Amino acid sequence: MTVATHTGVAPPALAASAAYILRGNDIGTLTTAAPRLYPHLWSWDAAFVAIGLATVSVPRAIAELRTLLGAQWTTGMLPHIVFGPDEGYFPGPDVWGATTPSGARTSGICQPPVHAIAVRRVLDAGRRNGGADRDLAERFAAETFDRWLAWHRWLATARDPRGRGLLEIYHGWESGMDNSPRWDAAYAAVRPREDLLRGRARRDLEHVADARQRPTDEEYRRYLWLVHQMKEAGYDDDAVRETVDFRMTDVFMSAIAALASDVLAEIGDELGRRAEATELRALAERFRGGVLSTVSPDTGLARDEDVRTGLRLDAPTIGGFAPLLCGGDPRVFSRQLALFTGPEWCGHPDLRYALPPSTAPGHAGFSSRTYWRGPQWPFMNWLLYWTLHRAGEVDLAMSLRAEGLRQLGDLAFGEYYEPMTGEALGSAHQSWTAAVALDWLI
Ligand code: 2M8
Repeated sequence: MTVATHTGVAPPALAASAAYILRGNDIGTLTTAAPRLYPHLWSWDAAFVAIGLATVSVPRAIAELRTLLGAQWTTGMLPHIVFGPDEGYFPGPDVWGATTPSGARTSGICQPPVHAIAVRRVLDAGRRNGGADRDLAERFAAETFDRWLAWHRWLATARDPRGRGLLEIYHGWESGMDNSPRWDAAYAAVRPREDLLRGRARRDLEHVADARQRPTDEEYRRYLWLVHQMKEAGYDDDAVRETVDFRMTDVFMSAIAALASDVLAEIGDELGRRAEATELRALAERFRGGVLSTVSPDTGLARDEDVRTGLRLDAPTIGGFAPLLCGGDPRVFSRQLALFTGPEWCGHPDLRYALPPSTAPGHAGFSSRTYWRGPQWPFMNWLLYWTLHRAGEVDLAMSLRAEGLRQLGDLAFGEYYEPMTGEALGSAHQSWTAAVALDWLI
C-alpha cells in the first residue's frame, strides 16, 4: 500500500534508508540500539530490531535474537543490556559488574518481555520466504522455545512473587520509560549518596543537541544509586526485592507479559508443546487479570503501584493504556479506545501526527521535548499498531501505521519526536525506529 510521508518521500526510499541505518548500526553479532548514544544491544530494542531485520534477512534477525539469548542469566532473566566492545556508554560493564557464565558482559536488570512477538515475526517471515529461510526460522523457534519459556517463568516467579498478575520492577530503566512521570513519586523517595556522579562523566549528554532532552543529573544520581543497591545485593532476586529503594508494579510491562505469553503459547502449539502452551496461557490470563484490576474507574487508565507504600499512581501516561495490549474486558477496552483516539491523546488538536504522546499533553508532568515525558516514540506506535490489528481494530491500526510513516518521512530515524512540531529528537539513526519503518513498508 502506498503511504505518503510528510516530506513526500516515496515508500521505497524510506525502506531503503531504514535498511541502510540498520546495516550501519550492525557490528556483526549485534545491532547497536543507536550509533553513538547507545553503542550496545538493549533487550527490547533487539526484539524490534529483529522484527525489522526479518523483512530483509531472516538469518540476520535470528542472529540478533541469539546474541541476546547468549547472554541469558542462569535464572532465566534476559538482561536489559548486552555490552559490545565500545567503551562509550555510562554506566558501562565496570559499573554493573555482571558477567554471565558464557562470558557475556551485561547489566543486572531486565526490560519488557516483547521477544515472543519477534520470534513470531521471524517465523512468519521465514515461512513466507520458504526454502532455507523457512527451515532456519522453524529450527530456531524449536531450539530456543525453552529459553523464552524460562524467561517468562522467571518473570512470573521472581517478579510476581505473590502471583498478583503484576510484574514488579526495581528500576525505572526496567520499564523502558526511564523518566516517565509514572515514576516521579517513587523516585522522589529515593535518597542517593551525594558522591555518586562525582568524577564520572555522563556520556549520553555528548550525543544529544540539548541536555533538556535527557534526564537530569539529579535523576541520574537516583538511577545509579539503585544500580549500586542491586549490585550490593549480588543481583540476587530475593535480596534485591527486599532491599532496593524502588519497588513498583508496572502495568505496561505486565500487559506485555500477557500478550507475549499468548504469542509464545501459539508458537508452543505449533511446535507440539501442548503442556507448555497451556502453562503460558494461564500466565497470560494471570497478567491480564492483574492489569485489569488496576484500572481506575475515574480515568479509565491502568495504574502502577508503589509496593512499598501500597499507593496507586495516576499519572496519565501511555503506560495507562496497558489494557489495549492485553484486552480481557470489552468495556474497559472500548472506553480505552475512545480515550486513546480522543482529544486528550491521539486526537489532541495540536498534534502534528495523530500518534500517542508518551504523557498526556494536558498534564503538569508533560514536557514536549523531554524523552519519556511527552514525545512520541515510533516503536511504541508500532507495538500498538500490531496489537490493535491483532485484536481486530484494523482501521485504528492502519491509521497508526499511516501516521507513523508520515512522521518518519524526514529520514532522521529519530529516537523520539516532538509531538506538536514533528521534530526528531534524542539520538538520530535509532535502530528500532528504522526497524519498525521496515516492517510497516515491506
Ligand atoms: C533508553 O534507556 C537507556 C537506559 O536503559 C538510557 O537512557 O541510557 C530507553 O528509552 C529504553 O527504553 C531503551 O531501551 C534504551 C535504548 O534505546 O534507551
